[in-house]
Amino acid sequence: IQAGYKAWLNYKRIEPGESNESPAAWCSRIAVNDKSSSVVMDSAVSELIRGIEAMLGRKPVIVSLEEAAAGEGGYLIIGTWDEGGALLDRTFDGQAHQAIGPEGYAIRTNRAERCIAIGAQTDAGVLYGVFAFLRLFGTGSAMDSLDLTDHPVNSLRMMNQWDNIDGSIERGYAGKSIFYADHEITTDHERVRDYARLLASTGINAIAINNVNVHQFETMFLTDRYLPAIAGLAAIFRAYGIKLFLSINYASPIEIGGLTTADPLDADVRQWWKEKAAEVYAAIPDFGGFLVKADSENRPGPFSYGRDHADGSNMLAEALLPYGGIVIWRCFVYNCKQDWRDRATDRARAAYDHFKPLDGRFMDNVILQVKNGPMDFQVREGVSPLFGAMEKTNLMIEFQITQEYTGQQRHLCYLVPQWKEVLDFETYAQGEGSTVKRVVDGSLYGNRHSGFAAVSNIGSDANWTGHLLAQANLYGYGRLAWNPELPAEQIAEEWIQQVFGACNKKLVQTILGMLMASWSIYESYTSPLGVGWMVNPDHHYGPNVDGYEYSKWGTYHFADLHGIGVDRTMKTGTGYTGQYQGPNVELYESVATCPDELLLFFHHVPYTHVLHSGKTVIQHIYDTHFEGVERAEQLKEAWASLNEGMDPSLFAQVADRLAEQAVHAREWRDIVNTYFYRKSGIPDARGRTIY
Ligand code: GCW
Repeated sequence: IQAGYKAWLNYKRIEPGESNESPAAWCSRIAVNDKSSSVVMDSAVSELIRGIEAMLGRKPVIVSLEEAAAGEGGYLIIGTWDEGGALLDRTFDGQAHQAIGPEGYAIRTNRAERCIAIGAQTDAGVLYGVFAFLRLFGTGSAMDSLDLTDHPVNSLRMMNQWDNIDGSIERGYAGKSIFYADHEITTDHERVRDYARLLASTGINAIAINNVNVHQFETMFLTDRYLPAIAGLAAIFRAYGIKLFLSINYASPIEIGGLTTADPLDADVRQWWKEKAAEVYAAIPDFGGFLVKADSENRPGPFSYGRDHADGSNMLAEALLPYGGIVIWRCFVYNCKQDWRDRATDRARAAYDHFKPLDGRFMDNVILQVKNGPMDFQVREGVSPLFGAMEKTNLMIEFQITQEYTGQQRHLCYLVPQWKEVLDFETYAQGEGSTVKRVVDGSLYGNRHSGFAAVSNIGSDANWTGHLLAQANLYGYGRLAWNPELPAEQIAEEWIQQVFGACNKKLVQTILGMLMASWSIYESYTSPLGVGWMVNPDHHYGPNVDGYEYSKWGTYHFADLHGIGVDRTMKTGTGYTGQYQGPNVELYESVATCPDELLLFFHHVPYTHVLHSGKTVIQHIYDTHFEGVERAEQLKEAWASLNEGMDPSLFAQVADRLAEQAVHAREWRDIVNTYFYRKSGIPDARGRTIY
């Protein structure tokens, strides 16, 4: 196994006396309190054994409750509550029992009975409890006084794979697909299982296993050609409490059904989908549902038939309803054939303009999946105004873990702080306290279905994510979906301790500092003040200030000799600011109050405009680009200081990427600075070299 493969389930050996007070004393025997044996409980037990054996070097034995209590020393008891007064009920009071909900767990040390109990209402809860226990164990918590309960804030915590059946991954930066190769579904179930383990350990409970752009062969996932093998994958994920979803092609009735239309109001089309749903559920009884990209970037959808997104999604929802399935319908809908000369059309407006008028028309088993921002996963952009705007509709948020616009896993960019800013954003939809996180956890409007989705960043690379430190984004996403209140620092620290060990404090603090600074560093040498899109077209890597300026994609910055930025105000611009609610409208509408970091997202200003920081826009561009390069150098140096005592192979992987980043940051700096110097003719106040 190559360095990094075990990721945060690395379970480093704990030397006696190193952290916890003789942890071994609690872990030599395990009793399982199980009402009904299940594959999930089997996973929980095997994960517990595996983790303890790795950390203590001794395999715990499974014993009956009586044997456990009769033996020498302490022991572990795990399982679901039973009402019969067994140890679980003696260890936990009724309150813990009630409060944790179907996926929560409680962990408690019972000194009198010399045991640590991990209890839950369901087998999935036990699995999460086991992973939490192992995390506590590995990061040095005292075993003799554990007492905690926890439960997920979001009911749907989902991963989206953009994997294709030919083995490629759309926007994948860590090798090939682990699911597919050469138009077949993998038989390497070991790798898929290890992925399921990683996901479940962070709390993920759903996965869509194929790209939302569903091409010819993937359309056949709903047929006998692929369905049996997909059922095999579903079984792997099931054992880890993860439901399988498929991305579907809206035109399936035509492409694989032999119909002449995919019109959602056509009776034959509706019947076709009902039969399809029956077939899928016959193969996968707990199938999650469909994820749909329709009428977006040249994908088919209801618009072709003069229907809208409510018609389209409800038709699918009706087919899935008898089985409890759900339709996740993406809101990434915009005109991708725009004319750059047309200044009135604004891509940022598109999702809201399309979907807001449909509020109230979606069935209860439809969830709209909304990207965090109105454009497309930029380094910095506004928060999508759809959050909070749809009172009568289930909504979930979509993040991008894969670093399409944030350095493609060649540059370091820890994204949890960015995601937290979005989640904490105040929408004012129901007055103060109407944050995005409360929209997507369903509490603001009392939704039954809601949650998180994100595009995965893994592939066949030995360390999963290409850049080893990009694992922190995968880990962090799951943890945040479980609980959006967790601080970004805590999440990063947990990840570091589990991968590298908890006892080298200098190492933990150094890597923590690197991760926490990385988004700001990446932003500073790439895109200033919320402008975005200054990248090479198609692959989106590296600087190209005018890369999208005259293209059809609707992603402009309008730089000329006087100034830069997109006027999205109601007064003189595209009116996008009017999609926000309450005080946010005025905040963004006025150039005087608009936050610096989003100034060019909302306003077109002269280069000499003075920011709240006191600097002019042009000087800000120069300064941040020079500083960004210096800070990228510092990342490299910080890592170099960790050389001693680190696994040489882990050390080298990251050192290589950071060296590349430092060089590439210069390319960004010099192209961006030179571009704006030539446009504006204004020299750097500090006289540094601009080419
Ligand atoms: O970010 C863009 C990507 C496309 C992607 C699309 C989407 C799957 O550049 O590759 O397609 O968004 O989210 O649908």
